[in-house]
Amino acid sequence: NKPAKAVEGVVQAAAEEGADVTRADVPGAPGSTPPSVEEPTEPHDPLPSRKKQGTPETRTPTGATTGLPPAANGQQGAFLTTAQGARLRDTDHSLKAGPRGPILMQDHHFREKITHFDHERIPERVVHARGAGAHGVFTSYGAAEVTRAGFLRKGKETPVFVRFSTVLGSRGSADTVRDTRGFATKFYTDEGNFDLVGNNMPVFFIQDAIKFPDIIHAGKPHPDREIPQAQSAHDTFWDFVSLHTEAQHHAMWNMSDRGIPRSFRMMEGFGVHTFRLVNAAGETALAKFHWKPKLGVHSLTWEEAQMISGMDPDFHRRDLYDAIEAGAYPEWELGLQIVPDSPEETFANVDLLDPTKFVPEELAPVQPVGMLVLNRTPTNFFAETEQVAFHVGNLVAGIDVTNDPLLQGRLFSYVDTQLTRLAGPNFPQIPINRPHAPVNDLLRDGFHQQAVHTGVAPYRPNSLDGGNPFPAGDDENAFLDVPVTVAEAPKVRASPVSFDDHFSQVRLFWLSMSPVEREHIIRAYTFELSKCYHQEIRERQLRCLANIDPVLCAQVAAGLGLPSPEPTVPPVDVEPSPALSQLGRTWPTDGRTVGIVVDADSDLDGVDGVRSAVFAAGMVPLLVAAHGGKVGELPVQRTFATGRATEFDALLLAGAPAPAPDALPAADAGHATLVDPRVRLLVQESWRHAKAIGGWGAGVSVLEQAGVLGTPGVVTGGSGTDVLAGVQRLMAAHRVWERFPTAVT
Ligand code: HDD
Repeated sequence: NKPAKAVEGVVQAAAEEGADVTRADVPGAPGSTPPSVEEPTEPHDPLPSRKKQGTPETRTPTGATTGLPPAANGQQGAFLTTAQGARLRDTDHSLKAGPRGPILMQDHHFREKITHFDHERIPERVVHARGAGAHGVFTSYGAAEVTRAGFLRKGKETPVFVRFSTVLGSRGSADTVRDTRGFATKFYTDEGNFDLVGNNMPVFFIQDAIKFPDIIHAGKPHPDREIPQAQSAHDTFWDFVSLHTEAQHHAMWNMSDRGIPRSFRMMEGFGVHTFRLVNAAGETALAKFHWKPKLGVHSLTWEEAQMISGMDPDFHRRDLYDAIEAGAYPEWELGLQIVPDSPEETFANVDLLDPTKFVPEELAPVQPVGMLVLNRTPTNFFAETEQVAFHVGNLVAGIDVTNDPLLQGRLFSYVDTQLTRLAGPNFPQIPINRPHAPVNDLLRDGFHQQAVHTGVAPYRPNSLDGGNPFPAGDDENAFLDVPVTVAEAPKVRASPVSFDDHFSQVRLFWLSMSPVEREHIIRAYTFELSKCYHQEIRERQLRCLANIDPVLCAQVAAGLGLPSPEPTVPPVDVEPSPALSQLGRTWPTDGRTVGIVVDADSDLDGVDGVRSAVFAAGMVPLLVAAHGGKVGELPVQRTFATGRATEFDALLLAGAPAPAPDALPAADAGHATLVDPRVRLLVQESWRHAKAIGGWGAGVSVLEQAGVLGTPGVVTGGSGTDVLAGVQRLMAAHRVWERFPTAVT
């Protein structure tokens, strides 16, 4: 029998928690039901804890008890304190032996402050170190016919956290480098966290996870000098991908405009692998996940990307935060390509286990199953964006993995990496990682344990904690490992024969591009290979391009000044997939920025009307003038010194600001009609980057001086609102594509 005091403690603790527990309910209490010798089998609520096991009230009160927002947890009260809560009189002077003397060892505040600071940084992610995150909500349209996942039940709303990233660069690297972008989503579902850890490209460099260190070592800066930062334009990357030809497909996606997105808001996302879905009847289907951005898929030009890397390295991060804070919430539809489950795991000749291949949308349409809206920026970058830990193994009932060997290896890597990055096994308890579903996991102790676990039996089977916790079945929506048959096969280090096709889908991608997009791809390969020092690497990559397409190969070879080699694997006949091209459609212009150049002689009432019309269209007007402050009554957002064309999606000219007298060469000095050269540059750069341009009044003379009047995508008119209407129509196509030269068709 338990001592009476201990029994009393349990009853009291239970009463404080609002549970109706009598002495007789407490196991071991005199008069209680004696424990059975059989293993308990009935699920029931956990037994009340003994008093001494109750969670001590050691934490700073939470939002629930203080009424303060949760973000304020742990940092409350008017006075500065130590980490232990002792109020401090001075934090600017260390404790010294006299004002000129040495610091005393006893200065516990100094030691606490400096020690904490010394340990503020944690290792950055080995890949995807540079990123930005946001909170949001996912609303399902329903997908019950294919999956029993609760968050995909019709109308169900699920909170999410999304982190976008580049792959290669360090945490402080520029946003607009040429690279793949990560698109990782954590759904805090009622049935546990589901992580969709994808990219903005549907294929990957390698087919087997064992090669991940190889591709990443090749892409990261050279180990001797640690350059170049955040880019693939160097020898080791092209050395690897030219030798390891299964990487050619993903490499071409990186060389395409998809490698330099205009905004995170304008990127597609892909789960890449094939997943196996299970519905309530136990029927399975194979599926690929897609995110479709409401604003369409858009890219920067390469020159813009390079300029922005210097002028605003945080371009994508800023764009995401600005849009959310302005209420222009980014939106994506989640879609599924669903194909029948079959023992062959192939569809339309595509091996669904090969992550270097995708299924063209024309063959398996993407069926929308829900909408993601990002509506809240993080309160604290480190706590949320840096500490969030994604894992492809965070699955929920109704979604299972396949044997894709890349996915299989990822199932190991994501937990493993957090053990170092987040210093121990308890990272799921960090607030941003905590499931919103109840957790009852039998995992105990370890570094940074936050829970004060009750009970005495963290093992199964047990009788001392009444058998708790109990395994769930289908009725309790337990996760189901689909019992797929594993073929009887020898243990080998090998891939299926279908994995040997390294070129047909690269060709498919190339042939699906419009002439402008092909031109950009040619220029990207030429740029990157020109940055290689080793001639043999350029030649070897040209041999790969020859296997993809002779025109592509010849154009890149011409740019490098090298002969174009013959293919070793003749290019095959493939059906292009028009859905892959970013051109040929129109899109909403919400959240786009419109620069408006003004001076004191502009028709300021007209400019004000244009500003209002830009706002009304859901876009952002930015007035650009020679100086800050105001022009007339209108506030100026950018000056000619701080505003560059890269920041605007379209440029309007409502005036022709004159140059400062010292801004012109001697020959032009005193020329009354000349425009400020920085405004000419604005126009010329906007034109080069194929942006819509408009002018009225004196603004038309700027277009003339910049040499762009009468060219495609340059609108003039009698009033600002007329010009804006024409410009807006052009913006819906993203760029004035005719302006790009195209040597290929
Ligand atoms: Fe990975 C991070 C996406 C293959 C190992 N990966 C990481 C992130 C994304 C992806 C978006 C950043 C998550 C975040 O924002 O915190 N990774 C992919 C995709 C892949 C892929 C789409 C292929 C289809 N990854 C892949 C392989 C391995 C890893 C084959 C290892 C065998 N990935 C990691 C990692 C990272 C990671 C080392 C670094 C930081 C982290 O996990 O949390 O474990």
